[in-house]
Amino acid sequence: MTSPTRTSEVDAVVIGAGFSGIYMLKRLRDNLGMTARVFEAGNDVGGTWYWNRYPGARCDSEAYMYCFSFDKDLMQEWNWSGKYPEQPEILKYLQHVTDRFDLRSQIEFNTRVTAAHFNESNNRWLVETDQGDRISAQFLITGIGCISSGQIPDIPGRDSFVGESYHTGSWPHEGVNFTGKRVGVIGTGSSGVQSIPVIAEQAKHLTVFQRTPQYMVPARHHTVDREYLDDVKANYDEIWETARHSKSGFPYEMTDKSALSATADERTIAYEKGWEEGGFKFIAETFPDISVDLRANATASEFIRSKIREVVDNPDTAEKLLPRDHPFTSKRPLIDTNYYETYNRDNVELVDIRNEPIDKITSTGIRTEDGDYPLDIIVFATGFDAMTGSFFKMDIRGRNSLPLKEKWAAGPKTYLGLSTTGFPNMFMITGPGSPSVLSNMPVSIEQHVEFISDMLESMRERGFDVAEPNPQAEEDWVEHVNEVAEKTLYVLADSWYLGANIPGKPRVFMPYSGGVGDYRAKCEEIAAAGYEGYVLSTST
Ligand code: N01
Repeated sequence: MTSPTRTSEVDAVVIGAGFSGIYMLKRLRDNLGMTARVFEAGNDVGGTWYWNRYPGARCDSEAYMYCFSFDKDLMQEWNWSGKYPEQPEILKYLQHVTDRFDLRSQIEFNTRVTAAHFNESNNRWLVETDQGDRISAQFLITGIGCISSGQIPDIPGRDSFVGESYHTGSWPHEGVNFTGKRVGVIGTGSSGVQSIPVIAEQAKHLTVFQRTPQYMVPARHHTVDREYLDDVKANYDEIWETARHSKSGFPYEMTDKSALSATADERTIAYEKGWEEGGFKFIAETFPDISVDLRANATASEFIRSKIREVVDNPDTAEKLLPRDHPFTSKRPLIDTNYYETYNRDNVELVDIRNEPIDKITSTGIRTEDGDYPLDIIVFATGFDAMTGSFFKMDIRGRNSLPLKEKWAAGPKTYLGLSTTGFPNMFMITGPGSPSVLSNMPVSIEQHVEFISDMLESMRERGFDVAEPNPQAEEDWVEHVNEVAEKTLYVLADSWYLGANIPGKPRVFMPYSGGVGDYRAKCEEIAAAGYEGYVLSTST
């Protein structure tokens, strides 16, 4: 541990000032009257939306649902400009919320938590930062996001490249000028497919290095008018209530139609309608069994392949773009704007690195088995060490000084994705084992923040000051998370949900796939039973 320069005592330390940290701070202060400090590595609030500033960055959740619902006035006064929220607009929204509720003064910016150790003699956490803070806190609450620890693959020669290189997840604030440049993008996940069409419009030449072709549905992004916003706002209570009890945190009208009971014509009509509407509704409002039944899924997967063939002019390029090695929705579904159309541009080239693997990065570009691609800029859209990576960057130790990294060596183990045995009074907002990344995040974040603050209030009322899940409850939850996942299509793809993108990471399905509504009901039952599954105790 580093030498201390700033020392203090608070009721709670919160790590991260994104959606999670901001709302947690508000609840701790306003509902519980607690003292709290938030530590944030960036120089402003925003979390994911502070760091991910790559061209085209936008959320795939509709704007009117990608926000907080805890304050009705806030919901009524904020106006989104489009169907989907752009990164600068989300950042502006989070800055607005922070200032509106006067939260800024309790956030330490440019400060990264480096360590948090649980002291069994006083049941408090000792938290240290890279700025020399040394804070004693009763509660440690992580709001560190699920997809925050960027991953640049260890390609030989990476450091020899003399041009510019960037990871989408830590984009320069001043932006990158692609004009007249030869650009290479590695990776075709959400970040890659959003940035590729925008970069292609600016760059002299763009080479996309694709490992796995993906399924994409058009976003059909557009600006929204007063009438649209008024309609949403008039129905906000109902919209949120539906979302809170839904499968994925969206207020979509789920049908119970099966792709397998429909005729081929009925399926085409439904898929065409979903394709025209765009976004995740293509999954929710066509045939819900496409995300659970492989035969139903095959009909949607083939429909999307037919659209790729239709849009992409060059049949060889179209062939390379066809996803075949995993079912639609088994990886995080992607929503695009002009992605496939981009391959019809003269200045864009697609390299299938499964057939033509990257050998190395040279000083002047990328060398594959088949030749050299000279580049001025390389963009790594290569993803994240998701769900656990950000935890492991900190030295978190629980009882008996056990490092969290050691406890989770074979995969994360939690109770409800909120707590982990051996780490008393530590709470994780959207931790592994909760719906988190399989849902519209703000809905899951609000539910977790409210669960945690209600639990702290209940503990205080009953005279308890230490909470820790009992080992059996945790074992049962982990087993349940695995059991539910095994029945889904998610386990059929090599995805970051399973840690498959990180060499050496244990292959464990990390989020909870049982659905937002059922998960909420389970949490409510647990709370009503006095926080069943937790051992609550008193220090003295
Ligand atoms: O990362 P990814 P992302 N050599 O892991 C490839 C959220 N998000 O930043 O598929 C070559 O999805 C990798 O290939 P493969 C969202 O939840 C949301 O795009 O592993 N290629 C893949 O193509 C999303 O899922 C939004 O074979 C390599 C790509 O890099 C999550 O963040 C926007 C490689 C990584 O894709 C992560 O998205 C952005 C290697 N060694 C992000 N290693 C919105 O809401 C990896 N790849 C819109």
